Amino acid sequence: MKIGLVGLPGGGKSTCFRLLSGQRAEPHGRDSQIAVVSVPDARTKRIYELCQPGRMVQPEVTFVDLLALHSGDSGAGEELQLVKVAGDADAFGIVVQCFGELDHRGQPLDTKSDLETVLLEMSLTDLTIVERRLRKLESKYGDLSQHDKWEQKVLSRCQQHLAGGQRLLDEEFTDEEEKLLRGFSLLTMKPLMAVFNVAEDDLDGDTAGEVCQLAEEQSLATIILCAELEDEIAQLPPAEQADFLADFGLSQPGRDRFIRTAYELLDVITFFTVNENEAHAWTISQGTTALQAAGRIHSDMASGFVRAEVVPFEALNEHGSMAGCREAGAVRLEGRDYPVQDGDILYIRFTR
Ligand SMILES: Nc1nc2c(ncn2[C@@H]2O[C@H](COP(=O)(O)OP(=O)(O)O)[C@@H](O)[C@H]2O)c(=O)[nH]1
Ligand SMILES: [Mg+2]
Repeated sequence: MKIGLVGLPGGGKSTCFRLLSGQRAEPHGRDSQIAVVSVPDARTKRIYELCQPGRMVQPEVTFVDLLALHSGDSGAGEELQLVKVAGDADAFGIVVQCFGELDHRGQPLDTKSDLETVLLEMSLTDLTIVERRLRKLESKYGDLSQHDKWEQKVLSRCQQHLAGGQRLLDEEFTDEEEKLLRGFSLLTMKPLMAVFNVAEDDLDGDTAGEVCQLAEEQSLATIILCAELEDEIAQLPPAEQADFLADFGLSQPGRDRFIRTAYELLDVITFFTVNENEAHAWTISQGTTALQAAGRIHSDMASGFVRAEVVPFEALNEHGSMAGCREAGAVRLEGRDYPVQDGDILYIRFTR
């Protein structure tokens, strides 16, 4: 799972990135920073303790601190650079400055307009990509194949939506059309979460009211946090963190809330595998079938798929071992179309 942080300069992207990744190094030059972060799931640890395999593999999320989007003055080249670095992101977090009086240009802060600007810039970036491809197709004049003509039709539709200020995520595409569009790594096809970066004395986000409403109208997931404060707390010794969070009336660390919001946004769940080598947590989309899950583990498991043995985590937790689950009749056999559930421990039976 990969999440790109975007937003106007000075909004707190790098501060959020530091909070999420724990990486303290300052970015050099204008490069994007990437961090792969483990997202410990307590269930993996419990499976590891019960089954005692060699090691434990926790789920990971990749965060990218992206180049700033500049309101109005960014060249197309810079935006396309963004696509190059973040085109394969699963989602974007738009960091919106909600602290202080002035924005990065020294103008009075206008959070709603800032979010609108970022959304617009993402649409315009996609429009640039779509129109460039359309021009290329047009330059073929009479030499257009059936496929080219179909592509032209799909892209013209995208062009219309984007020019009308709509995101492509909100449009209906057939599987085939989606496959075509995926090849262009369009930014507005990805789900978004708005990160309202509030001041330390406004942790409930009173200043974010209006922009929050806009985000909800646009079906964005939202999270309110003070990146700077959360980052300071995250650097404290673990034993002290809970007290500080409680002092500020925060129920959970910002990093955990951020990741949970991202999981909900992407509609992902976690399943597990365990053998003598490792207890492994895997992140998949809700609705993934047993066959697709098998493919995530190993392509051989998908091609030779026979059945999946399924033990819910709760059953293992209760019975204490896989053998215990078997005795208790807690192991189910499921076929290839079984939709994997959050917490399932899967053992794939396959032939080579
Ligand atoms: N008061 C306050 N300042 C913040 C907060 N988050 C970031 N900043 C400050 O805003 C400035 C820009 O933050 P940065 O993360 O570099 O923004 P970026 O340009 O989006 O990467 C820095 O001086 C930060 O210390 C916050 O939650 N509260
Ligand atoms: Mg930065």
